[in-house]
Amino acid sequence: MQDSSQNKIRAQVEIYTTSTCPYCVRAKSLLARKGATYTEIYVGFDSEALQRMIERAYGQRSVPQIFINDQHMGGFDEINELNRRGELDALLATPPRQPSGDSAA
Ligand SMILES: N[C@@H](CCC(=O)N[C@@H](CS)C(=O)NCC(=O)O)C(=O)O
Repeated sequence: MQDSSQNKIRAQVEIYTTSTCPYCVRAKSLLARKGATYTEIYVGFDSEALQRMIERAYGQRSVPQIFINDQHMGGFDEINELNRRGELDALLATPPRQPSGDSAA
């Protein structure tokens, strides 16, 4: 039987990571369990990407930093808490922006 929640994944998810980061592994694992696809941006050896992450994350420097539809979520603890509260699925089901001219239900 297919997990119906996986059919609803529509959000654009970005995750800033380093390769030696247990919280990044946990965050990616949670997103994968949810059926989300994500863009991973490694900041370990990329100072420009790191600066961009810090700007987008309002000064936070820890990894991971996670964005759903360009909205800053925080790190693993934050998305894990969203999931515990039952709010993550809805965020992941939200497309990045309203499609123009194609709102067929
Ligand atoms: N509460 C954060 C913890 C993240 C964390 O501690 N990340 C480590 C790497 S796994 C880190 O970036 N440490 C360096 C720092 O905090 O500046 C989360 O859930 O994402």
